[in-house]
Amino acid sequence: MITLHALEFSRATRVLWLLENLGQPCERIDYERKAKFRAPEALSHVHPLGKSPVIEDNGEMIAESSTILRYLVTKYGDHSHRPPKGTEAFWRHEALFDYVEASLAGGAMQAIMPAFQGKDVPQEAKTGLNKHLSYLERELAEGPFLFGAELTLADIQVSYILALLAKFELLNNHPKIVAYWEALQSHPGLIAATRAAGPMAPPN
Ligand SMILES: N[C@@H](CCC(=O)N[C@@H](CS)C(=O)NCC(=O)O)C(=O)O
Repeated sequence: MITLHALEFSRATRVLWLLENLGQPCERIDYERKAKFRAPEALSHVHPLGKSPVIEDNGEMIAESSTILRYLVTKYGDHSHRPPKGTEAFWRHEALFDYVEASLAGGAMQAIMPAFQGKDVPQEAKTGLNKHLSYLERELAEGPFLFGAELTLADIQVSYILALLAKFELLNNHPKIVAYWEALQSHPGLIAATRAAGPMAPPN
């Protein structure tokens, strides 16, 4: 069985959500956040980067949420969660999926971090964030998810960033993204993952 190292209030929910959708159980090892919201030392004994999520499967250790999600759909031969190979939508999905950690996360964190520390969000961070949210709005088209009615890995991947942005009221000028975040929160897989491991965003 897969072991998931799950830090509270973290990207580990992405993995749990997909496992819920796939109907696959896992052994979850939970870690509490420490001072300054950092991961505990114990996670550094699991993986050199000391971050979560990390999974272990058949002696293999896999980090990076995007790689873990790709690994799981491959391992379980899942044909949902991605447009079919050979279609234009397939590559649009790959790009959006990779975009989340490669570009969006860094940009969004520049606004989230000051908000989390109770500071004003610098104008430059707000401008950068607006650019990302406008891009996502365009990609959403009619919604409710990025590829219409079918939930994909890209939706699961973006959820953590949206949870934090919503928590710190950084989505307010983007009603289409607010509606998207509501649709994500109503998904049974996320509801089950949150019930099992708690919310992605930290409490006040
Ligand atoms: N790009 C990595 C990011 C991993 C990451 O930064 N995880 C956060 C939790 S969401 C973490 O472990 N933070 C604790 C720390 O850095 O001390 C991924 O997508 O898995």
